[in-house]
Amino acid sequence: MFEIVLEVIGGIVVIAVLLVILLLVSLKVQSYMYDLKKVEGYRNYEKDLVYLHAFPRASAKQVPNISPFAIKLETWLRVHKLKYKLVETYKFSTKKSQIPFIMFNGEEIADSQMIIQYLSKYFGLDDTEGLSAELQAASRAFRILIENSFSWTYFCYRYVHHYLLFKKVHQLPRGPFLNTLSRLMLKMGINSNSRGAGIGRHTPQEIYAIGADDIRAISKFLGDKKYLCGDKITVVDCAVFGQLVQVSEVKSLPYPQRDVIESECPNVRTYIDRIKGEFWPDWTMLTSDGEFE
Ligand SMILES: N[C@@H](CCC(=O)N[C@@H](CS)C(=O)NCC(=O)O)C(=O)O
Repeated sequence: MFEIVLEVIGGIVVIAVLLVILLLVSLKVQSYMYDLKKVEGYRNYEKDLVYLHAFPRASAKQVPNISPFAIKLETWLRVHKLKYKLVETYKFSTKKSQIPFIMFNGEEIADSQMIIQYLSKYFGLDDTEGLSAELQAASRAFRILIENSFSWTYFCYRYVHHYLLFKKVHQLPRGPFLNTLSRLMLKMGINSNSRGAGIGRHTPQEIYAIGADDIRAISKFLGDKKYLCGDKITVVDCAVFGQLVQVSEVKSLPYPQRDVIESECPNVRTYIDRIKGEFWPDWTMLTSDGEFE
């Protein structure tokens, strides 16, 4: 009798595991295989209007987008007063399988930096104009620092080390089951990617120390300048802003990186507020339904 019960339980567990695997595979396949022709901005597009495909605003709390790369791109579009329309979606680009991407004059362009390069060329914009070679090089180095080092430190914090807290704060508007499932996939994905990048092999404390040092470097380089390269905002500021607000503005999560900004780097705090005030006058409105108790 006992053996039969065990067998039945075993069978149920196997079926449940198979179902979860099937669901995971179908979610992955679904995100790869969608028809680009049906994507907004492919057909009947408005000429020179940037269709910015990014996660829905509602999936983030206290920031206008959960993707730092989407905030970087949207800030840059606002800086240059380019006409854009936010297309809220969970679909990744067909070319790079990442988000954000844009549809522009019927063409799909992926990767925030490549999009900026493409649009800069198209509209004849050059925000490095007049900058010394040294500043241009530093600007690139800081962009790489914020996107390839700092970002991991809070991705690990929110997706791996404090996954349950993050899940509670940022609810995907998809229902509890898919929400839990996609968060789990995110946790496993970020865990494995961060280990691949190297940083995920460190202890949480070592990872946060790297994030703290990245912020201190930005603070030192910023000094009392208005923006990182001087009086004019450039792409590196958009990139830094998109990443920093993910920790500085999401007060519901006690990011250790925010403590460094608040306690040691007042110039970084002012810098974030300056960009928010100048280019995101609608910040409160866009994030007001994101208040979290
Ligand atoms: N280098 C890309 C990075 C974009 C990126 O990492 N996007 C994340 C969302 S914030 C993503 O799509 N992740 C899914 C994946 O990498 O599979 C950019 O600048 O746009």
